[in-house]
Amino acid sequence: MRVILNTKHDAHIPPGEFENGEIIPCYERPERLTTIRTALEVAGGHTFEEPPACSEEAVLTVHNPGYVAYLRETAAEIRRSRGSTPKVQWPTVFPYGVNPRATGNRALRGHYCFDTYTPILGGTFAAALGGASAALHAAELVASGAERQVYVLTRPPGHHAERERCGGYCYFNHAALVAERLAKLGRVAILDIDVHHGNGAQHIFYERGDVLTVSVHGDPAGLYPFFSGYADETGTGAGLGANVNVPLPPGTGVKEYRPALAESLDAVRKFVPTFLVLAFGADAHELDPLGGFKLPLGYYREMTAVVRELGLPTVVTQEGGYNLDVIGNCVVEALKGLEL
Ligand code: SP5
Ligand code: ZN
Repeated sequence: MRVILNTKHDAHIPPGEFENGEIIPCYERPERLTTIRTALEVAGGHTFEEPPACSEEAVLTVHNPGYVAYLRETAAEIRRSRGSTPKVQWPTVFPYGVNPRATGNRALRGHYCFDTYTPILGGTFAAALGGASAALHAAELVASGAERQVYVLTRPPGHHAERERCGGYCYFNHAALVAERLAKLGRVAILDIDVHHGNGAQHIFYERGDVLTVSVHGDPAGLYPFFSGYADETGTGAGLGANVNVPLPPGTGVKEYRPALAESLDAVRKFVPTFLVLAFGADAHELDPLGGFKLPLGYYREMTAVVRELGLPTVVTQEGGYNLDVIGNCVVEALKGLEL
C-alpha cells in the first residue's frame, strides 16, 4: 500500500504527560512511528512518501482559525523564549461558570485544550501541520482516483482533536480533514476502531447528514475520553442518525468485538457512502498499556478484511497504539486484511 508519512513528526516530543498529579513518561512517542515504518518495510509491499506541505488555511476546513493561530503562536513563542520560560505549555484551568471567557493566555490554554495529556511545545505546530499534510495528500490521491487505498502514517494522532480543542495527544483531526475533502465528491463514512472514542469527528460532524461517524471503543464510563462515546449520542439536526457509538466493556475480546464491528459495518452500509475513512488504532490489542481490551494480533487481519468487504475507496489514518512491541505487526496485519 502507498504510505504517506508525517516527516515532521519528531518536532513534537513532549517531556512527559501529566496524570493524576504526576508527570509520567509519554505513551505517545516518536518510536511509535518509526517502529511501524520498520515493520512495514520488513513485511514488504509498501511504498513510503513524504507529502507536499499543506498551507495553514488547509486545516481551517475542520478547525477554528483562532485555535490554529493559537497553536502557531504558542509554539513560536516557546521557540523564542530560550530558557527564560518553560519549553512546554500545559493547561491547568478549564472553562467553567455561566459564561466562560477566554481572553488571557491562562484561560486560552484551557479553552483550546481539554486535558493534561496534550501539551504544546516549540515544534508542535510544525509536527501537527506535517500530519495534516500527510492526511490531505492521501485524501487527494483517493479523490483523484489515483489510489483506492492509502495509509497515513503519522503521529501525533488526530482522532480526539475537536474543532477548537486539542486533547488525547491529538492536535489536528486527520480523519476529519480527509472526510471533509472527500465530502466534496460524495457521502463519507468515518469508521473509528481505535480503542478510545473518536470524539473529535463526532464533534465536528455531529450536525452533518453527509458524513457518517461510527466509533467502536471502550465504554467511556471507564475509559478515556470519559465524557463521550455513549450509544445514545446519535447526532442532531440534519445529522440525526449519522453518529453511531458502540461502547464495549473492559476486557472485550474477539468474541464480543466481532459482532460489534459487524453492527458498525451494517450502519456504514446502510448509509451508502462513496468513501471510507478508517481511523485505525492498535490500542485494542491485548498487550496495549492503555486500552484494556483483549484482541490478539491474529485478529487484526480479519478485523480489516471485513472492512475491505465494504468495497469502498479508503483512507486509513494512524491513531493510537502504545505497545512498541506489537503495534508494528498490528499495522502490518491490518493493511494485509485491507489488501486481501
Ligand atoms: C489517540 C489516543 O489513543 N489517545 C489516547 C489518550 C489517552 N490518554 C490516557 C492516558 C492515561 C495514562 N494513565 C493510565 C495508566 C494505565 N496503566
Ligand atoms: Zn486510542
